Amino acid sequence: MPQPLVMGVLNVTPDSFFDGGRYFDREAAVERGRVLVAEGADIVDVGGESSRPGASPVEQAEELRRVLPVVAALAGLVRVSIDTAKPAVALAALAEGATIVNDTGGSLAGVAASAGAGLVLMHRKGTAADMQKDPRYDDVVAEVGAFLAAEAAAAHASGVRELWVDPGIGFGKTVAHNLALLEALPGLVAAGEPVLVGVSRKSFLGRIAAGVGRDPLAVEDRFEASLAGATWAMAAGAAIVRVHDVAATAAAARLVGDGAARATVGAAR
Ligand code: HH2
Repeated sequence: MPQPLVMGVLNVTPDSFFDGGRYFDREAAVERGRVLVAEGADIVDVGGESSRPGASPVEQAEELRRVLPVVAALAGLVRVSIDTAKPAVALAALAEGATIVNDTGGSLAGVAASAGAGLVLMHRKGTAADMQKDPRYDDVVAEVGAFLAAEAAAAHASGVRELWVDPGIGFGKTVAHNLALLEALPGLVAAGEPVLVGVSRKSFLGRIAAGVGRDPLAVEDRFEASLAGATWAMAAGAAIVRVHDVAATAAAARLVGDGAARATVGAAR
């Protein structure tokens, strides 16, 4: 399979669930972006508003203030995506050099189309305030698949040419829903649109990887499970994995994909 791409997470926020506060300072954020590139990120995903359950909404002017200088500084180094739910933030970031809209709110296909940008179309159920309060589906795999197929068709019809669909792991889903969606990835891949998956450091990993009867792993202790989850997604055919831990994931991508790293194997002893 073609080598999956690694999207490195860069949250310019005080409150993201893993890297919140670490890169809130502009210089620290740009430096982190450079590190992600050095570690092998193909794309850096810049976000200025946490989408974790219970996160406080961020005013548009503040979100712009957070992300635009960082996007501008990194756009010459690497492909940059803008992780937002706001049309004005997406548009301004595209003007600063971002080339992908990571649409976590589900309304930005028109923006991406008008700018000739790529689009990540993510499934979510509910808002940050309510999405983890007893999410229910009759058949999560069928419902998420149907949603993504319909939204992808609409996005193509509105002129989006470069598109990825994302089952939105953790966005209005229980542990069982997330696992069902991961198990069903080959089917989603077979549906034809390139797939992006983001499991990195998410709480369901901490619940499962801890083992039966143990307390869930804290977010700092979810590296191994995150790498396993990303590797699982890549082996199932994901085109992009969105991760905090880029160096290890890039190594895994070279193992899973049939790209240049594997092509050199014939010459290696
Ligand atoms: N997950 C998060 C944010 N953006 N975008 C896509 N396409 N898919 C995802 O799974 C996804 C996403 C949540 O992770 P993170 O950015 O680390 O945290 P926070 O939302 O707290 O900033």
